[in-house]
Parts: sequence; C-alpha cells; structure tokens
Amino acid sequence: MHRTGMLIFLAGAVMLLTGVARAAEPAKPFDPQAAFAETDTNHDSQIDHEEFYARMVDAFFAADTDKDGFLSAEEYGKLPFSQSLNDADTNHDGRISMPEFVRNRFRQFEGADTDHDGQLSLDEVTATYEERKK
Ligand SMILES: [Ca+2]
Ligand SMILES: [Ca+2]
Ligand SMILES: [Ca+2]
Repeated sequence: MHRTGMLIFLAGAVMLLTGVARAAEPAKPFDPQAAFAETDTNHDSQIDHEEFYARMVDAFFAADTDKDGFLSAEEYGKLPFSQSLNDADTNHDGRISMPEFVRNRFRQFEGADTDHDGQLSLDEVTATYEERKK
C-alpha cells in the first residue's frame, strides 16, 4: 500500500518537474530551417545519421507529454512529418514506441535523401517539408 502511494507521488513529482521545464520554452510553429540548424550539431550543413537519431530521440521524449514511454495518436499527430499512426505503428497496439518512431523517421530520412549521399542537406529537408504540407 505504502509503496504504491510512494510511486504515485514520485510519478507526480516527475511530471511536475518536466512540466515546469517545458513551460520555460515557448511553443513555436515548426520551422524547417531552424530545426535543421538545431539538428546539425557539428555545423557542416548536413544532417548525418547520428545527428538525425539524436534529434529523433529528443523529439520522441518532448512529444511524449504524459511520459508513459509511448506516443499516443494525439501526441504523435502533433509532431511535424507525422503521417498516419498506422504507418509507424508496426505492432498495431495503437501507440508508437521509440523503436517504431525511429524506424519510421529513418524511412523518411532515406526518402528525403534524394541524392543518396546518406546525409540530408537543408534543400532536401525543406523540399520534403514543403511536399508534406501539400
Ligand atoms: Ca552535420
Ligand atoms: Ca506500437
Ligand atoms: Ca543527401
């Protein structure tokens, strides 16, 4: 009994802390150019697999607002480049796990890499974003 109460208390405390951290960052509309600059951590004007993976992990945790380790349809739908949930939900449990998310986004990476050099240029990213918006 006590143990359960403590766990609920801890979960509440964690949510409170992440909520406070989140409130410090103002919500802004998705800007492919800004996102590109943030993702290109070594500033070589290309997004390689490693940089992309780091960004996707960050995106997953930021989108998982209830911190249950999965993205619900609603959480997933708020992310840029999200298509239908079914497209990413390979085990069909109605939610997106981190491996499902990363697999889905790497498929998009391959699709966006039109010159097939294994990296994304800003042109490749913006072209894909403009394409998706239509
Ligand atoms: Ca880079
Ligand atoms: Ca799933
Ligand atoms: Ca490329």
